[in-house]
Amino acid sequence: MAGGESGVVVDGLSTYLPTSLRHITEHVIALKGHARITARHTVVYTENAAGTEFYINGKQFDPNRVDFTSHLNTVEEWTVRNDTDEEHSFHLHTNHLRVMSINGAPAPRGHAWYETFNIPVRGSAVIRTRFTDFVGKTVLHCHLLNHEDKGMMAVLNIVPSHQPITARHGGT
Ligand SMILES: [Cu+2]
Repeated sequence: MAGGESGVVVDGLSTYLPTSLRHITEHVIALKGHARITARHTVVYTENAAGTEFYINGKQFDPNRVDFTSHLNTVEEWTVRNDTDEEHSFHLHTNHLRVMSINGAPAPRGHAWYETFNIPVRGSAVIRTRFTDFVGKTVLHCHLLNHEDKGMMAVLNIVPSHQPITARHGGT
């Protein structure tokens, strides 16, 4: 490899490296925690005893409420916990996610990008995402239609990087 092709690191992501090597490098950097994480969030999935109502952080979906706020062009780490006896998935509109760990163990395909990921029963997954271009309100939800329809969905507001996150914007 020519010297000019290697060693450039921008925001924790290596550039100018062959694709396969870059994936390995990103994986190692991510697992070592060298990515610049600007915020962390926790999503907890629960449901009622009858399995007819579903919640994120104790709340059913309300399109008029902002549950999470994130800044454009940042990398965030989200812990998604499933406190139920059935599997739920995590789907984030607008940005793909990288799975870092599952039940505390490094993800076997930690360098891969997902648009939806299953959260194990009574377990958790840690994911990272980078907010690349979309600004505004979007949603995250369990991708099982019956669950998202009955409350397992939340509003995420992605704001420009210079805009402070205030209580009014629902930062959590
Ligand atoms: Cu679900």
